[in-house]
Amino acid sequence: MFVVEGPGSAKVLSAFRMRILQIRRGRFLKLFLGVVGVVAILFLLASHSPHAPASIRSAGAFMSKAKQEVVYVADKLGNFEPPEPPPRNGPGEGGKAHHLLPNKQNEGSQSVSEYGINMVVSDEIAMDRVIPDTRHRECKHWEYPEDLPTASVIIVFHNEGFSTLMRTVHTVIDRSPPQFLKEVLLVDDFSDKASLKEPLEDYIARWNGKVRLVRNKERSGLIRTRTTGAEEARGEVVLFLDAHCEVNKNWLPPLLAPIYRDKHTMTVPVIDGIDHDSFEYRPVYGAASNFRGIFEWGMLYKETELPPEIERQREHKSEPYKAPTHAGGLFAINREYFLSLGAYDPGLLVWGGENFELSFKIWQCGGSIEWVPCSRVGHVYRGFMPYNFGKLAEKKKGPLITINYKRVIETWFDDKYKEYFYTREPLARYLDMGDISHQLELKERLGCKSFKWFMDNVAYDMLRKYPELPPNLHWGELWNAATSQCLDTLGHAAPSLMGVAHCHGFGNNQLVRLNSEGQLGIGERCVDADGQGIKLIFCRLGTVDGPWQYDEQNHVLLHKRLGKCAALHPQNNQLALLPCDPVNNYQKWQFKQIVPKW
Ligand SMILES: [Mn+2]
Repeated sequence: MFVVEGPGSAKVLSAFRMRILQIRRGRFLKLFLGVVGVVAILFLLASHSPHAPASIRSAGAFMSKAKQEVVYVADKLGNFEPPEPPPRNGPGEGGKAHHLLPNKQNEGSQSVSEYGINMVVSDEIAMDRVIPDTRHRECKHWEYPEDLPTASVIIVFHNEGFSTLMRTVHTVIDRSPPQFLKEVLLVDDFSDKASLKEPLEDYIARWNGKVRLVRNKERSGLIRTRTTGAEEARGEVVLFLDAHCEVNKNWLPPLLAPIYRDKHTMTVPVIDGIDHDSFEYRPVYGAASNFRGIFEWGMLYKETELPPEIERQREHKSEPYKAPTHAGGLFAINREYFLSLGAYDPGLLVWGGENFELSFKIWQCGGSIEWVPCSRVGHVYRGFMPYNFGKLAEKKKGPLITINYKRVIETWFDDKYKEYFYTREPLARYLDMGDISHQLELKERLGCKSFKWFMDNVAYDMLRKYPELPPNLHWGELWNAATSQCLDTLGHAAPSLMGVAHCHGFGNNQLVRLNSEGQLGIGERCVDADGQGIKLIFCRLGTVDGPWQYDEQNHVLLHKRLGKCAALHPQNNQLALLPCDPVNNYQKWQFKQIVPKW
């Protein structure tokens, strides 16, 4: 018979038993079938409600066709495992770096400044080049259900290079079981390059409608265009890829299987790196190491090793595992579920923070995110973003990404956690994030859990690297009384010596925070000092304290560990630690809060 779980179902069963006692045996079968029918209908209704607890949803799943399991088969290859490709010779084959002949190198560098990618190199490499299989060796031995849902692979692009875009499409078509690939949906966010007009339409005609192209009538930005793609898609699952990817061997079934099991699960492939200049294909992660997505309090995306307590519970290194968040570009999700969550917040602009918005929404409102080590996708990491936001940014004041972050944290964080964001990004308080009432309504309507629940149950390991932040005692420019200059990172990346520069009032490299534990921070970095001078360093992970103490009376900044004070050297204008001298103006520093002129 069947097993039902959860308190609601138990009640139904006991009512059912009580009635059996009162009826004659002959009518048992009729009544039984009737009750089973009613229960089935109730379960089916409940399973379609986004408010249904997971126990009812899984019981509902039972009522439809029995689901096949994902099974590890040690002694043979998995059911969708393709044969080994014959070795090939040619530019970039085997994922090797490809270098241009001297007479083409100029053109190559020009394309790098236009696209952020060496398109001349890309053009010389075959669309279906063989790339190394970077998966864990177990991955060849998984059997997946034969009735997985179909996917629309959605690729949003704006002025993408032709051959990188088409190589993405080719690899998807070549390396996906056709019965699960409903279509590849290209969504053009108002590109103006000629190669992406008719030549693109002509090229994709070879796939007889399996590759569709839709175009925005005006620039909408990546985030909104992805939502457009999901609305337009015809597959049961929407699977988003960047426009410069090469999917790896047997990448699709492992992404679909967790969604097949539970349509409230979003899945994320593991990303391999493709060099933007040589197209060398190389794993970012070792085949046996598992990472998951987290964030720090300034909402910068980070990754951390899978916590040992989770790793221990897993039978296989190659199994999917739960993760708090994801990098953003590449993921799969049931289309109706995605749309029922309101897709992305339409108030998010262009790019940035949408990965967090979707992750918090999924987790807090009853779904989950799984990273899938057996699904590998190569991605070209560009050195810079080769286009501007055009009109999209015109009406907005202040940094767009931080505006997005503010919308996300104001919607999904509890008050206590919002404070950590503003401690880390003090200027964000001044930003106009627009109206979030629809987002808050959605959160209410879906009955979503608190951010504390998310932190306690999902992202608990994040605090091991990024603990809760003590309040700032001061923040702003750190102004020197002798020269009226401000402490400045001088645009150098950590670790590096710091200096002073004209106080510009914009924050950025001059926005300094001193917290109640003595940590002096700039952005996500920290300030320390030694015999060489005052330095921008990587903050020690897992700590929020530091060596500094500010004297409110004398305005000197004491380095407690070394017993000296931060000073500007009168002769060379360099920063140094010197014996404290509270009357010396070169050692006097004042924090001046910034009011941004956005
Ligand atoms: Mn990308």
